[in-house]
Amino acid sequence: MDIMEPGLTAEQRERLKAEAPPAAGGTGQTGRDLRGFLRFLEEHHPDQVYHVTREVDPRFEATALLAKLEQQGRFPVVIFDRVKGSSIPVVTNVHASFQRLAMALGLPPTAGPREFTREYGRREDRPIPPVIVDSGPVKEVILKGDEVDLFQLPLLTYHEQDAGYYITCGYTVMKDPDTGIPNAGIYRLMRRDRNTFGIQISETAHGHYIWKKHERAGKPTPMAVFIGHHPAVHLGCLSFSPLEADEFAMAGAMLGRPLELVRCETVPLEVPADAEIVLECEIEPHRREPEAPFGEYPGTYGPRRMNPVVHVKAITMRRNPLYQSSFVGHPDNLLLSGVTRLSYIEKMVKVASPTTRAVYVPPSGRCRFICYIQMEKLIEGDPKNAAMAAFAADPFLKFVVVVDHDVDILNDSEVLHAIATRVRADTDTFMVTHARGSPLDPASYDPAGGSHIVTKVAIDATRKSNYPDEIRVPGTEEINPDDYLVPLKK
Ligand SMILES: Cc1cc2nc3c(=O)[nH]c(=O)nc-3n(C[C@H](O)[C@H](O)[C@H](O)COP(=O)(O)O)c2cc1C
Ligand SMILES: [Mn+2]
Repeated sequence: MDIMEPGLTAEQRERLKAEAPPAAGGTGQTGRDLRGFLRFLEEHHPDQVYHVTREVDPRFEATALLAKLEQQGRFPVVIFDRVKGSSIPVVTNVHASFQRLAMALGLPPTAGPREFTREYGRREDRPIPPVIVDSGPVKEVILKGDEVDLFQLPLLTYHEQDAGYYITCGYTVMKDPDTGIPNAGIYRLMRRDRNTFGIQISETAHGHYIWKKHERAGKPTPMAVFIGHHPAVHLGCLSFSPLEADEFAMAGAMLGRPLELVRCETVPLEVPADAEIVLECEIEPHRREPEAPFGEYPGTYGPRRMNPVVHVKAITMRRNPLYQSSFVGHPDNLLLSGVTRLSYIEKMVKVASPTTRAVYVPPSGRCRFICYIQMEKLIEGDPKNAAMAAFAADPFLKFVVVVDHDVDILNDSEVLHAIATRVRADTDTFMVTHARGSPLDPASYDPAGGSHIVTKVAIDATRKSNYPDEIRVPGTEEINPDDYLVPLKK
């Protein structure tokens, strides 16, 4: 099952193409916030949204259903209306379909990864700064101090060995104390009690530098977590950009208009006015408590670590909020992380090798570890330069395969065919040992210790100059089988 083309038959694809409105820019008809996007789906793509009205257990039951649907090749949005212990519905799987991510940018549902990457990259190049407004829906309810009770939120436990109940789709907003530039990223939060969490901010995340700057100065780190927004906001906030970039301006670029922000009540930060729920918090300096294990994106558990503790000072939310969850280690998480790094990799590779046509991070590589590059090779050696550029662009890449322009890089089988028939391993590959990779790579040299040291391999699978002619039958293009094949008469 290719999760980039979830369950679409050729016939459905044709029908969608006929119905598809032209790319509208912004978010098209898909609304401005999470509930607007869900309304759009319910009206125009009702087959993509399910409500579960029976009560479900937040421990494993919701995720068992999602895991089963995944096995069946089905990736609808699933809204759990009644989760035991909470009155707030849980929205899951919003990003589990490539088609929905394309529609969130106002693209037709038939847009493929290549069109998506172009459009995403174009918008990234034109950030739209946010605006601060006086109030917004996320201020309808304000709970402070003792009123804060994290048990009111329907947090889930996802995988068998997970250490507890987690928030997996909350964007933590912090400000760099030196520049005042805000930063947003998802860092998982494990509920500890009524008002504290454990947090995992990877060494590779900007959030890590910002938190460490505060801690070195002996200060708490103010942070605010916003939950539930339009998928375009998610796509923008996860843009693969430098520390100095304001993710809110990237979110604006994806929305096609400035993201509206409101000031927090108890921390010096601003958060999206149209979010569903906001948690205003501080990271306590110099305190560490055990956090995890937690089922992570490679499909293995991230190890238990001594991680910082987050104190929640206030919750603001809508009157009837929706709580959004992401199923880490599954398409909802993998696709979102994959499509948001493609444009940056493509830009870097194109600078190094101008005849590059496209890049792709296939779901078979968890949308993270493997990169395919398609190029029209004009000079020998270029594929290796392209591979070096990809490795430089994205530290998580471990395997880069470069193929000719007639190889379909959305199709693993075609890429494997090129590797099988066009590679002399001694001259067409290179290896970089002991380089920085993903801290969660299960094949790193010390996965239990959270090691990120990995060995990287590049493969030039393009045809070389003395490559023999490939077989083809003259006339194949023109022939019409219906002129030849007469159905048997009954
Ligand atoms: C569903 C989901 C869960 C994630 N969980 C974590 C996490 O627990 N810790 C982390 O450091 N990064 C996590 N990430 C990745 C970061 O959010 C992502 O790399 C982000 O761009 C980091 O932002 P920053 O570099 O501005 O801090 C997650 C991403 C997604 C899509
Ligand atoms: Mn950042």
